Amino acid sequence: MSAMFVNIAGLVLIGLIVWWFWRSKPKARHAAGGVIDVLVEGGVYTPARIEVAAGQPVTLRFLRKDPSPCAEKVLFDDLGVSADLPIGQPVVLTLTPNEAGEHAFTCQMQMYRGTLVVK
Ligand SMILES: [Cu+2]
Repeated sequence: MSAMFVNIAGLVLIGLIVWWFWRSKPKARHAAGGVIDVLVEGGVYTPARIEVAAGQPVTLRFLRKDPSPCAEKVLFDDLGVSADLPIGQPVVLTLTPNEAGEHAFTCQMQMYRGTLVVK
């Protein structure tokens, strides 16, 4: 009876550990149908490197906190996509990158720089 209890306790413990690691995974650099939030602040996009799967639509939500005009646009040159980013208002961009490789995204002066990695 007590051996059975130990087994169950062990299983519960393993379950908790697995759950903990699953829960504490870093968020959404890899897109799987979700929305990826990109913060525009302090001269950097956060995250600056976003991995997505080729041929799958990906939704990026840019939130610009930087008031400088430098940050007012985001351009995906390779993909022919751009957007204006008003301060403090999330802007949603949905794209479907078909070609694998690295696609830069930048502000209009290319001071802000990020990479969309398509696999
Ligand atoms: Cu700029």
